[in-house]
Amino acid sequence: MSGPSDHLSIFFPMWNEEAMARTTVDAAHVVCRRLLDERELRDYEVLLVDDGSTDRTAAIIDELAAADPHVRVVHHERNRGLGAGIKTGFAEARGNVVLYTDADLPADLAEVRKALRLLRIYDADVVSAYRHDRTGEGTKRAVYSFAYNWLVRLAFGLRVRDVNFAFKLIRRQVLEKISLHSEGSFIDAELLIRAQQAGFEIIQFGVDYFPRTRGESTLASNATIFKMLREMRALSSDLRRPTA
Ligand SMILES: Nc1nc2c(ncn2[C@@H]2O[C@H](COP(=O)(O)OP(=O)(O)OP(=O)(O)O)[C@@H](O)[C@H]2O)c(=O)[nH]1
Ligand SMILES: [Mg+2]
Repeated sequence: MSGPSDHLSIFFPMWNEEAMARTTVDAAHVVCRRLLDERELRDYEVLLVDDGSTDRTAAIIDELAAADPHVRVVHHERNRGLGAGIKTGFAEARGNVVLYTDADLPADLAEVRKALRLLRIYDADVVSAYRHDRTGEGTKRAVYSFAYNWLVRLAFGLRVRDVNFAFKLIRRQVLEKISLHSEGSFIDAELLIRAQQAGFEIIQFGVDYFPRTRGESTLASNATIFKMLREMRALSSDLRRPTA
């Protein structure tokens, strides 16, 4: 069960997020403090993984961590990619439940309340959010997402509506049981595929989606997409191998 005994880690991968970092961390504090007051949580941490940012992100988040013991920061010396950042975040998170979401807040963080409730009521291990309406990301990207979700479904039998949408609440047991290899954006699919294969229960719920309003979009390039597909191919025989 989860509930008032839960310690929540909210984890944000960050690369060059100087425009968003403060707003994002403030938003996490507001939501978590309310959940503490309502005795929905026992404790929380905001975990920031700076993946070798070249702007002021590192200095800003170090300052935020110095000002509040709930904030923890880990730096990569050089930029290694989204998957590498996420693996570091999962390894560092101290909570028994971990929310992974993007630093540009693609969904209202208040949705974590519902995700925690669903995890508890339905005795799930992963709550994966999908976008009610993803047209905000533009037609080309919406088509790519649709195709990618189908590809992952056909290749690995994963029935998840919005694989790459970064709002996932995960029990610590899942992260302890599976090991992840992707260094790039295939990480979301790999996480869900391995969790499903290990017998964990994944449930989904819809959220309103808010496209980035500040800072640069860095993961929509063709290079990122090709890298993701290369990782998918490289890991596919391992991921198709039936687990005991
Ligand atoms: N670890 C790591 N994280 C990254 C990297 N590039 C982006 N991110 C983070 O990944 C998250 C998503 O990045 P976005 O640029 O918002 O990508 P996106 O959501 O596809 O693009 P938008 O539509 O512009 O929001 C954010 O938290 C970024 O800071 C990277 O190279 N390494
Ligand atoms: Mg984004």
